[in-house]
Amino acid sequence: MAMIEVKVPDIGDFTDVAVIELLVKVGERVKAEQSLVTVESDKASMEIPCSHAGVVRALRVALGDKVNIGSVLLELEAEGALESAAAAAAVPAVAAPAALVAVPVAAAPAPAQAAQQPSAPVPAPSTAPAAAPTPATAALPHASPSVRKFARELGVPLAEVSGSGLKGRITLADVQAFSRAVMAGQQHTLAGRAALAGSGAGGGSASGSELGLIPWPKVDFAKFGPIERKELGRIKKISAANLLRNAVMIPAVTNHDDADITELEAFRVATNREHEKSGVKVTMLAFLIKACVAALKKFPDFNSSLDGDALIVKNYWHIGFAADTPNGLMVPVLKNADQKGVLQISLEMAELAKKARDGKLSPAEMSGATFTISSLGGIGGRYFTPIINAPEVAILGVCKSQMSPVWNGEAFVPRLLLPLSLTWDHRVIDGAAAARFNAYLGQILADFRRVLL
Ligand code: CAO
Repeated sequence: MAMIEVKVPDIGDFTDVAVIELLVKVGERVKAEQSLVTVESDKASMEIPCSHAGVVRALRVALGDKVNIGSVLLELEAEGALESAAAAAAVPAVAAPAALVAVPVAAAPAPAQAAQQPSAPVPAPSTAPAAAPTPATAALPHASPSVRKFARELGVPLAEVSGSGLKGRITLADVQAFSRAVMAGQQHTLAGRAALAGSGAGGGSASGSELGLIPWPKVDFAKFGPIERKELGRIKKISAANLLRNAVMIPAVTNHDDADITELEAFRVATNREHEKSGVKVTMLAFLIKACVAALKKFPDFNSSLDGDALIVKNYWHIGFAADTPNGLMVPVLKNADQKGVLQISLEMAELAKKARDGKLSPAEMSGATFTISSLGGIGGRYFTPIINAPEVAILGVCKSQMSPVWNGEAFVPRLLLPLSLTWDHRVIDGAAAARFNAYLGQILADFRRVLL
């Protein structure tokens, strides 16, 4: 065991770079090449890996500190055969700048270049693990914890990403490039390819060429006027990947319809008046959840998921509802909606929507949905085409109700109409069933007593 100071290696033309992430804690056992800190200049961010395995005894930098080549990052009680004299002056061998943010991938120093840079102001000890080739384990892709976390958040399968870092290390930029290529249809994940092949929608090569798509247009927008680049937030990135998969892989069709909610709205207003003091506020969405459960029970295929050639029909009714939050779209799930009354549903929905807006939803509160409702009723619009939330097979979009003239056989009468947009997976459902589902839903909303039947 020997105490060594781990210093910032030669990181190229970067001076006074800020420490933006501390990836290890005092007392933590680290492996050789494990990332210690992330530093960021105005152009790039990179992780600095450890040259030795050992235990972190002291952190010598804090978040926001500016560091340069040779700055001491931490004190490490190094493990393994280290000459103590050499160890005292040990500086980690250079690792390739691991991640570039906000600059094109191509701008990242190539791994070969990085490897050729002088490794450190003082020679690394001959035993420095970072300088020794690390055999790549086939089972575990070589990437830092933060890159793994980032990949997990995006749903990027790390095993399918080629690493451009030192010794094949997968960098943040590699994950970003992979995700971009999948989003642009230039590449598929193995799962995506299998599903495309299974669904008959494509299959074969990973280039995306099987979809017959031309490359995504590359435009230098700045040539046409002033621009601003805004990175997508975490939630938006996750939704984007999911939405793209669902839009591409599901042969979806949307049926639009109107439901007459004149009486139901009067009942809703009266209910709210009655419960004014209790703090419960009932919106049309709570009635819709209940009405959808009744329709799902009558048409069970809408409450199912595809599993290869089989349909898994669920005998539970958990309804997801899209919630607009400052961070992007979230879908909390109201569990066992069949066992709850409209007041209870309203209460739970308000709690879940608040948690969603505060970014406090747990994974359990976002999973298990059997059907989703996306309501834009509080905002406006007439109809839209919601994207199915896989592996569900249908989603109901709802817009703002509007008083409209309706012909009753003798005269036009004013009725409050609720626009419904039902998107369904054509592999599971056909147009006639969808039209029946909407018609039945409309009947329930027109006369809510039918829920009891
Ligand atoms: N027609 C007319 N008015 C409606 C309505 C409808 N279909 N639905 C709701 N309203 C009214 C409510 O009664 C309420 O009126 P008051 O303020 O006068 O009481 C107002 O609109 C606001 O309702 P709300 O949005 O707060 O409540 P909600 O239960 O209808 O919806 C929630 C809750 C969380 C789903 C909603 O706030 C939300 O986030 N909606 C956006 C969902 C979304 O983004 N979908 C798109 C997904 S695809 O990108």
